[in-house]
Amino acid sequence: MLIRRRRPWDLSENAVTPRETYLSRRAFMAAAGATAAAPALLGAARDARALVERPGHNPALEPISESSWSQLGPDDALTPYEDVTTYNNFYELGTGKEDPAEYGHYLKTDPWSVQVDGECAKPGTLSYEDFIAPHPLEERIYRLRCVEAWSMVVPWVGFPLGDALKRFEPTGNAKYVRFETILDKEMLPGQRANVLDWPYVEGLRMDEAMHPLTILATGLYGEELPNQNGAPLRLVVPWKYGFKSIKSIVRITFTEEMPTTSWAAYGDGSEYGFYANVNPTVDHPRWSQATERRLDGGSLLSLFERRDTLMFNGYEEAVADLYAGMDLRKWF
Ligand SMILES: Nc1nc2c(c(=O)[nH]1)N[C@H]1C(S)=C(S)[C@@H](COP(=O)(O)O)O[C@H]1N2
Ligand SMILES: [Mo]
Repeated sequence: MLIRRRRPWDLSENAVTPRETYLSRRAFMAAAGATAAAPALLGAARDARALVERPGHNPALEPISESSWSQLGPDDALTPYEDVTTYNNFYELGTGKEDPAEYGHYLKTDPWSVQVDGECAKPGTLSYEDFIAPHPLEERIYRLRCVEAWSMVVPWVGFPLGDALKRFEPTGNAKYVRFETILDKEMLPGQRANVLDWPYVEGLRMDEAMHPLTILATGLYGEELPNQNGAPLRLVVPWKYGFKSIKSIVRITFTEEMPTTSWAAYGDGSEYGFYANVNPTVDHPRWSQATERRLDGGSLLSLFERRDTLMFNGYEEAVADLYAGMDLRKWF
């Protein structure tokens, strides 16, 4: 008998995340001994990479220099490739954590172009290849803290966003940068459901965009970005909640006014702010942000352990100056 599987874009907004599915899969893997203990030290990143399956390995991406911006603590272990690429938030490909990996093949990333416009002297539309060509790729191992209170450690491949932005010569009126994900119901069928106002829009203040920690990622674990992680080009802003790190970017606009972003516009606007800096002292209206659950390839038990969330996700020394004198409760 054929059972029609409901596709994620058929589901309503309050569809339940199949977390049980995820946990039982992890339990099975742990029982089968498949999840080798993650290396305790992040210096072991390269060894960890050698252990993971490398489908679609692209030697053209190597060698990649490791960046001194990859500052990690002794308790930060790389999240296994499997988790980084199957536990995702990409609502345009379904609201379940495993949906983006399952439906990512709908997204076609070649050809791809990026339009840059707004307050700049040299606007233009570039192919993906021309957009990234001038930039040496480097590895950045960053913590990623989702506003839902789970976190990962991901070895991204990319380059500083600021280096790309400078090429378009932003004018003195450019106070913010606005980013847009591709709008295409065939490639991102989740856009048929009104979960958010599509396309997904994010934004940064100009100084945040130019900060050396902010990168555009083209890959992870030394591979090209899997579609579910935002291929071919996505933002990574490690001191902010994960929703700021917009995926599959097709448009970058310099603006004078603070852009309206998808999650900040959600509901009555009280849940997700424009700044979205990771802050353990400012709770989400419906849950605490003081602690988080780290996906680090550890035992099933470790999935229930909480660790303290760090101010600015542990990047306080590098970014606190950007917010000097600002009330971070008001500008959440
Ligand atoms: N276009 C788009 N970008 C997005 C999202 C999304 O739903 N759509 N989800 C965000 C959220 S909530 C998080 S936590 C991160 C997750 O990135 P990852 O799946 O690569 O871990 O992507 C962010 N970027
Ligand atoms: Mo998130």
